[in-house]
Amino acid sequence: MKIRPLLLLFFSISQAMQAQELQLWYDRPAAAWEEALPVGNGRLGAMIWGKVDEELIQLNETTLWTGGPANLNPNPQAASYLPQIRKALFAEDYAKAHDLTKKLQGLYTESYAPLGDLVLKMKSNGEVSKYRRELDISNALATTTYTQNGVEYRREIFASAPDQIIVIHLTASKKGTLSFDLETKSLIHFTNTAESATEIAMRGKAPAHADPNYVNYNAEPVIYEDSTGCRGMRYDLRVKAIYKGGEITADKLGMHVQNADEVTLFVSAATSFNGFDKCPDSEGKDEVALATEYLEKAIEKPYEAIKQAHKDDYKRFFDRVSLQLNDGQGSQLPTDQRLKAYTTGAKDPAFEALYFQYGRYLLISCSRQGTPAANLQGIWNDKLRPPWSSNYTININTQMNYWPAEVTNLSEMHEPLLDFIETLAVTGRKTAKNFYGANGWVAHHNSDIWATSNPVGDLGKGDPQWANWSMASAWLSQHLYEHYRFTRDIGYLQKTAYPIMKDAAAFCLDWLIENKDGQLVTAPSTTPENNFIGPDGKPHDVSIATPMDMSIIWDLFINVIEASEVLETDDDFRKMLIAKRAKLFPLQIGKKGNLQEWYKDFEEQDPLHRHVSHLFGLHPGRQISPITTPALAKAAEKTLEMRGDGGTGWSKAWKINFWARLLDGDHAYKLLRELLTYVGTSKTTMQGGGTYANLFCAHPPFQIDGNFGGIAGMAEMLIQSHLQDIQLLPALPSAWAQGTVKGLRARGDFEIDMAWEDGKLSTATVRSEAGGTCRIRTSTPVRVTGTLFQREGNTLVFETEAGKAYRLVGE
Ligand code: FUC
Repeated sequence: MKIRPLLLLFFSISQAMQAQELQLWYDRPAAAWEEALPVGNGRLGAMIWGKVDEELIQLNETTLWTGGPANLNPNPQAASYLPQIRKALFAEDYAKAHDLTKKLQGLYTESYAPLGDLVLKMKSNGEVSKYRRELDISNALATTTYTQNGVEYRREIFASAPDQIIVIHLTASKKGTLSFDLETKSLIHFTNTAESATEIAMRGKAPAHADPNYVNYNAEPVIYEDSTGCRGMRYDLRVKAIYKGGEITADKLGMHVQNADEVTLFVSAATSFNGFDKCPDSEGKDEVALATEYLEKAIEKPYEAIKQAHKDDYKRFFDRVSLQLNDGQGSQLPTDQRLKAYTTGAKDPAFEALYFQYGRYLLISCSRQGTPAANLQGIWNDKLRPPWSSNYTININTQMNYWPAEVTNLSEMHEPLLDFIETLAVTGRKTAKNFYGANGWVAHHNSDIWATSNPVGDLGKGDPQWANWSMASAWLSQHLYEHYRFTRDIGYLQKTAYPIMKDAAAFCLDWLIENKDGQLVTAPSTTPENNFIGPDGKPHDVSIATPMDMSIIWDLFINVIEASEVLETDDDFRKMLIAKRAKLFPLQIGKKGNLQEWYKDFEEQDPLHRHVSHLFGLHPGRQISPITTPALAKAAEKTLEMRGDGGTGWSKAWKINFWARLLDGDHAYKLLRELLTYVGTSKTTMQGGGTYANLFCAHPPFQIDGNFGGIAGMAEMLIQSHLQDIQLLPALPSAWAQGTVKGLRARGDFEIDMAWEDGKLSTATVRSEAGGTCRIRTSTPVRVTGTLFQREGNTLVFETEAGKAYRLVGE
């Protein structure tokens, strides 16, 4: 076919526009870490500052943690306290229950550690013009360009998953003008060596232990000596240069580049991590051999080839989804200024779409098959004692990281969490036995690469309001079942998910006890991380059957019941679970019309608390919905009104999801706008979440959960499928009157494209991957073309064939 020149021009303009819309860009270098730009391949991460004279590239390797395998029985007396705690709770002696619950604590988790810094000390001086640094998220490529002394300098940086390497490609418009010293350093003890004239290495061993940043009672919070002979992970970082023109030498101070035309730096790293239950030193992998192997393979390939392989690999995930809101035209300002303008009220739907796609970019960059799950900061951390150890906080934060995975068509990126849950179930079985004498598996508020599953708190120094929350195995099991619901991978359900879910239920069955009315309750029970005002007028944290506990158990039981039906197995167990579920202490509506946070209608100590744990049943659960349980949904709405729209980054993100589930798109949108509030790097308070200049979510400090929770909320505004039906545009805000989205996923293994005008669905395509009945619910009338369908109220019901697409049109 002959393409007319005018059409070609149109294509290239629209392609250029689209590319522009998928960029973060700045007209000055980063002045702080939260302004630097992240790249990652799931295992290696880099934060790029884009500085002219002294470029700083801060590096991470996702398995580099302090410590070693967890001590699975640090508190052998724990179980003996359980009867006394329960007695105190039924006697409403909450102070005593609090003190006794502390006796159920084990040790703190270890910390995620930074790998090191690459510093490029450039030797050219002179005034700089035409400066620009950008992150092209459609290609996962960071570029810094500037002109100095009439020479145009360009640095391209990416983290390749196929080649397991970070590549830094430096060019100049004039031959012989690239001269710089490259240095490596780390916050962890290290030694530097020159391996050859063009290769340097940095080696070290992570601390045997690091206290969480909020523990300040130990004289030595970071310990390198290891009395166990098992703790402290080795790492190896190496950089090799391939160059044209000039000369390169290396010594233990670094690498020295003189008058080169072009330099490509291949950055490779590995650790001795060999699994959660292996001593990282004595039983560790050969990190030098690993890092060397990645490097040797990569340098064989020409730069353009390695870059193309990286792009192809990345795009097969990223390109699955596109989103355009309104006319798609966005502000042309640099991203930090654009965020500031948005904060003060600018309308910029293209910026919201960019934020959505940036979240997908971050998930692809920090969570790849075979890597550890994304932690509190994904994989990007520059501190030896990062906030909350940059660990897995599993009373909301880790789960939130993965809320967008399935719906935004990144199911493979969910797998690191699913793998992590498998390992946590191994330690969790020991913890259930050792701490409670219970069957099944349990995990608590925190975990780490060692799959720590005990209640943290350093044997009684932690606060039970967070340390002793015991519902993580039940909550995390939801992810296993959701993966099945989206993919309908029955082999996965049978072999992997169901046994772990069933074992989480086994723990809950042992953990539940009867109250005097014969209802099943949990005790001790907390609701992260709020306190109630008890009958004595004082704040308390430990009580009985918090709605969060009961909702999570309800969710787990229904998932196990459904899964056993799908698998046609365990009839008796299923019947027993159905009977037990009916006896669970029910959700209560309080005197203010809200959903209660405790089993009694206590006042909250902090009515505006950032956690909204008692609404688990609304989201991510499916117990509460305006469609199926309108009275509970109304109470949930009242709870949200009373809690207010404030909160940390992730708290606001969760509230977007809540309001979307309440089908209130405008309220969800209000919170999205608030999440996209510019936050400067000096703000470190616990409240007032927002977004940094690099579009990382600010708790503050930086926590990546808010990015992921925020875009999961955007997806919930466009599509929901947690109930029986797939709801199209269930919570569309008036600000998104027109738009198109392609490639979102719905439970049942469907992929959906939609276009809408004036807030009404105009067309949609439903691609059925696995066949079966499709139920589509819309708020405005639509019909299916070319296929028989039935109407059940607002729902269209039609049969699908695997691999076929169905077209819906608005009426
Ligand atoms: C929970 C939250 C905090 C923070 C921390 C990592 O404890 O209450 O806000 O997100 O996790």
